[in-house]
Amino acid sequence: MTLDTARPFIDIRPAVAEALAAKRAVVALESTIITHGMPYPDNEAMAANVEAIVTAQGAVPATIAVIGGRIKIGLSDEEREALAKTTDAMKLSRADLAFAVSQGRTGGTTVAATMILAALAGIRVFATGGIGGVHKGAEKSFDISADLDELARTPVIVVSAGAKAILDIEKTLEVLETRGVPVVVHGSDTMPAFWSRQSSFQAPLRLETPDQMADLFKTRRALGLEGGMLVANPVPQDQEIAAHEMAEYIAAAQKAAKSQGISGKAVTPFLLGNILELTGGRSLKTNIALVENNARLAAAIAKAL
Ligand code: PSU
Ligand code: MN
Repeated sequence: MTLDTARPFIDIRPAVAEALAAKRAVVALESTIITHGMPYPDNEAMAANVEAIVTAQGAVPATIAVIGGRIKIGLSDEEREALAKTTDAMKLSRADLAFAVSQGRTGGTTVAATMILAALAGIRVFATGGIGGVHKGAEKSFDISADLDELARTPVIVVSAGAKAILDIEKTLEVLETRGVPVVVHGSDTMPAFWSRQSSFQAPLRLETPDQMADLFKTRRALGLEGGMLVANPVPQDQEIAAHEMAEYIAAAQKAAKSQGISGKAVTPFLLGNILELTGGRSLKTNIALVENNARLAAAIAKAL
């Protein structure tokens, strides 16, 4: 733990605390994907499966959430199941994390909030599906995810399948570059687009192995460069939905969001839910596959560190 004043608010699962004390590999997992990213019971099955994958790779999983105002670094099976069924959980980012704690509320932590709490607990690697980023039309809505600022300031490696393709990937990459965040694509010259292996944008940086990624993180710290880094891991080929096919669904979902006046925090969950329906559940299967793929890579990076 790096901040003594935070200690009274945090419960660390014994298995996670032991692994951290022994300097063994730990992988943080987020919980907004459970509370706002997928419907029940797929969310619970996904969350349990991803933890099992991290464990099978020889690392300790720590799903992070806020439950009744307590910050949880690692959930028990019962806590995870209850969270997956909670219908009124908050979606917590940097702006409202302390509100949930001070008010005794329950919430899923976004990439930003999970990074903050992982860093507090001394966890350096975190697996998710896709980060938040610059929304399409952000020049009017100003909707830019706090995930990007968090990547710039908090020293955690975030393993993702890129930015969700519902976003403006080009503008998201521009903001990450401006804020000094390395974006490393795993084994490809092309930036992935969440459900698809390819976007129309080049990989800012490319590395092949978990060791190389761990080395980059260590080198950045040795040079005094603050902040995290984003690893973009393309979804496995047999699970992807091609970008040209997704483009149609994304455009239709965006149109629905606009006509229903969806804004703010509700945008991402609405679009994901809408795309799930439009694809007849295919997008959800791909989403689950890519999270599992990211958990595998994250565990390997955590071990290399
Ligand atoms: N990845 C997924 N599903 C999700 C999310 C990511 O596969 O639901 C969540 C993450 O928690 C991310 C959040 O931080 O969506 C971004 O929300 P916003 O665009 O409102 O910042
Ligand atoms: Mn937003």
